[in-house]
Amino acid sequence: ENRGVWPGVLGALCLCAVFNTVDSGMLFPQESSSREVKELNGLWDFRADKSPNRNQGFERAWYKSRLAETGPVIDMPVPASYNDITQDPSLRDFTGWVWYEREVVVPARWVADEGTRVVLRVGSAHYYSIVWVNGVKVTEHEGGHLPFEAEIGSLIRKDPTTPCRITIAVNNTLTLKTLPPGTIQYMSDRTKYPDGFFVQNIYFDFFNYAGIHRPVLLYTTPKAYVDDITVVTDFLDNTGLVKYTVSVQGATTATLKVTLMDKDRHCVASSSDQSGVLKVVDVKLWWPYLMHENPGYLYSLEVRLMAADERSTQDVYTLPVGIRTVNVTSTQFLINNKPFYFHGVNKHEDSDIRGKGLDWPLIVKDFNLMKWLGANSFRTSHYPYAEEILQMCDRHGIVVIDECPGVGIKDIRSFGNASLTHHLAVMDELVRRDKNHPSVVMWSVANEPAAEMPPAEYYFKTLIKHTKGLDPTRPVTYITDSNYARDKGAPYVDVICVNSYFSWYHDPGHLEVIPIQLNTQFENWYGKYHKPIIQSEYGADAVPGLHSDPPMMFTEEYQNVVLQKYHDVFDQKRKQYVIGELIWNFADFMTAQGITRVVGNKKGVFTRQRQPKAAAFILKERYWRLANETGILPPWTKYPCSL
Ligand code: BDP
Repeated sequence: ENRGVWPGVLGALCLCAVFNTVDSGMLFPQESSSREVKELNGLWDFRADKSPNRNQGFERAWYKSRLAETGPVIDMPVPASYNDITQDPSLRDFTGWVWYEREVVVPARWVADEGTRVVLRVGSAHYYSIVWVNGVKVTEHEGGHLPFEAEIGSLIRKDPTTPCRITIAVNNTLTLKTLPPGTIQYMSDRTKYPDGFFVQNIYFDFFNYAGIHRPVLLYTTPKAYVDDITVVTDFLDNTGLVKYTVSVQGATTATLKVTLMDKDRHCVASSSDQSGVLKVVDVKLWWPYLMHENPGYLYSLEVRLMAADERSTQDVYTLPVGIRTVNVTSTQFLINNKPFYFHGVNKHEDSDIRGKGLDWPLIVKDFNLMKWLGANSFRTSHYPYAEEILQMCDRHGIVVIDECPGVGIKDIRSFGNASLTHHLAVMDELVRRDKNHPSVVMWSVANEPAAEMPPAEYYFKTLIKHTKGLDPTRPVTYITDSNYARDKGAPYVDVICVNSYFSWYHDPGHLEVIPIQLNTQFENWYGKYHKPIIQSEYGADAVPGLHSDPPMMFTEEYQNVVLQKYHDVFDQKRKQYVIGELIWNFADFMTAQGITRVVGNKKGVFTRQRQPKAAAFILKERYWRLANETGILPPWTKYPCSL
């Protein structure tokens, strides 16, 4: 039986849709003298399509009228995952289409002024989205962690008296060709399962939260507008170099004024060319947190566009710019030509009630915890995080390994052409969105794929080459857990990133194996590839409050000892070719239910509510010690500060 919960109508839509084409820019929406932003966060009407084939919404065209007229709706906050909002287990574990709707009052002058572009933007929605405005489809998008948008000006001008009704249908079904992949399995034995019973299988270790996860908003631009900006930075002695390109839409002839300003808004360089190199004398470089006393220094690149043919309207967009370089040698990771050691964390976008929904209090708390810990970096395991988070990283000097949603690529059918094509398109979207963030220093194209399978070589060779083509300025990696001798993709990466769980998934309970096995791991990988290595994951579950001495698995003491034994080996190897260590995980997080998970993964050094376990203090002491040894502490901290 292969019914699937992708309704027939989606198949039809797929034929005519063009997915993930990167033919325009994806600048973060911002207010300026020429642009307005209207946030549509708050309560939306919501209805899950619980019909057996999940297709009733399309059969009855729920987008054509108000959702409340099609049947019962409930309040749903945006942004948030819908899973943990109600008491209904069938919504928590729902697979298929859910429908969101909201009516918006559009400012009259946006409607009246034909020269205003009105753009609807969704920060992200998991996994597949279709968007209608007043019953007319305006866009669809595949992929759960990246933004998409549609120009809706002409639609709202059609009948200025009707309110603007936005309908978004979101389907969280994962198949062998989605990223991440999954499968739908129907259980047809009626002596065991009820009629229509199916499960969504996934091959990754976090809850498949779904819904509208990031802000939805309307923003305006003039008809002639700055569509995209790309900056690449460098420096020579004291002179910073900002190579930039501006792409303009909606004007045949346009005049540009590009101004680079320092923090005090003083102009340090300017130009009127669409692309060029701005020279900054006495440059202030962008430095990571704990590497310099003034980390995260940002200039502002103001782009002012005057279209000759557009009633002299201007468009103004200001991009934050950090001037820094990234280079990799066979043993080092260099930022501004100085060795950088990653002492950081792996995270998840995950918290109580809101699931993967963007939440400012949580974001700011997490940054405060990372700084408290002395972490200088994190990896966006296992998907791209909100742009708002990357902007924080730019400002605070937190270094990021930016990972795409290529997690759980374990089935050989997910190495086929359709999967690869989609994976390449996702990298296009990711690089387009994140290319200008100084905090982003490396792309990760996948986590723990079955890299030993024969098709992996062609797959990763193509994927990594493509990514380097999109961005020649940053190293590219994928995260491996496979045997160094059988890994097919490793020859193509710039940095080897290895996950290992000695004395946890292997030799459980035997802490004494860690020194020898970890040493062997490093020697083997380095011996074969002569590339720098990051321990991209290591750790152990600890149920907070569980204690034992001698240490036993799942206690706080056991987690402590695992960390300490790993650290001893890192301390030997970081003098050679190990360039970083990222703990798994920053905080406990929700997973699917299963016999190895006790209400989620407990490898956090903080609980899901962001309270420290004993391991957080071990890590804190270590990270500040490393910072003291390798970097420059900010003036307000004095090691051992508040240990
Ligand atoms: C690693 C995965 C990560 C898991 C972790 C674990 O990359 O997603 O959560 O194992 O099992 O292999 O805790």
